[in-house]
Amino acid sequence: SEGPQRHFPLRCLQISSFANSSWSRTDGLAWLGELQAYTWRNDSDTIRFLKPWSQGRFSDQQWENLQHIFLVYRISFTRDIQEFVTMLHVDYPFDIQISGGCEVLLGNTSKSFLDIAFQGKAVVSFQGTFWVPDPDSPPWVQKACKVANQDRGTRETVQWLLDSICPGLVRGLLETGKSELEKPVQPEAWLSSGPAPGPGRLLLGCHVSGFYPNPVWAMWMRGEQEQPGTRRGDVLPQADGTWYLRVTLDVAAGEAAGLSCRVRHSSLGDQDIILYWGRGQAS
Ligand code: J76
Repeated sequence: SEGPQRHFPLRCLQISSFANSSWSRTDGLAWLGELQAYTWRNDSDTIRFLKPWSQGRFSDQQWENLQHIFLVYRISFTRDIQEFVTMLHVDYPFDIQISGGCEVLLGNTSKSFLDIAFQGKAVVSFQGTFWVPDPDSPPWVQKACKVANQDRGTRETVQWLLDSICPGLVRGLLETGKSELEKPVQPEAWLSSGPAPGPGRLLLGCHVSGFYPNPVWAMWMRGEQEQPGTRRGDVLPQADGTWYLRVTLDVAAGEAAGLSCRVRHSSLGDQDIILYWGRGQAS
């Protein structure tokens, strides 16, 4: 087979909130490419599969083992952080975010990453076999890394998770999830007129909804001419895993006729969607 055309990194996210010395919670979630495949809630001992293909090619026993590792880790991590805070005089409340995972590349290679943020700022990453503090991270973080680096068993486990388990899991997921991951979903598009930006002006909206995967191109056009005043909104996630985008154009009311909105997406091949202003709008 040709292997994956697009890239599907596995991104595991951990969010830990520490309110005070007696209250904290840790939640996790993981994405393969743009699709969320797992959640791991603070009140649950099990990692929940969100997709029919989330188990990948791992056996029930392998998942049991992984779950056990994460259960021990969650308790130990919480205790470690609380100890560091007491020892190194850190103030509550704070959040720690961890992003770790890997991407399988061509030729049986993979690339992994593990980054830790404190109060939203990157402070530590795991590199090779060690916890490495950012040079400008607070002194207590640097001390905590020195302590964490003394635990060789944990460093070996982290390395094994990143360099062996993660790529192995991803290879299986790319097989079990192939059809959903690789199948583009066509957007639908419609036009609207928004609140008048000023006297004698119109705000034309072009809505593009329900596409997968994410990159999409949408522009207001006059014939073949792209309208440079086109303003692109944020691409917003929808609950079903598809995306939504709105592009708008502020025009003089008299110049709206002859404008169109053009949409290109991988699901459409060469068949761009073209919607003409004035056909169907009350204008
Ligand atoms: C991100 C995934 C990491 C998975 C790590 C799993 C390993 C684990 O749970 N270790 C804890 C238990 O370790 C004991 O038991 C192991 C076998 O189960 C080994 O024998 C090991 O040698 C033994 O000590 C261990 O308590 C860890 O300390 C848990 C926390 C790991 C961690 O994230 N530590 C950490 C990393 C960076 C702490 C601080 C920092 C820097 C400061 C960050 C500031 C925001």
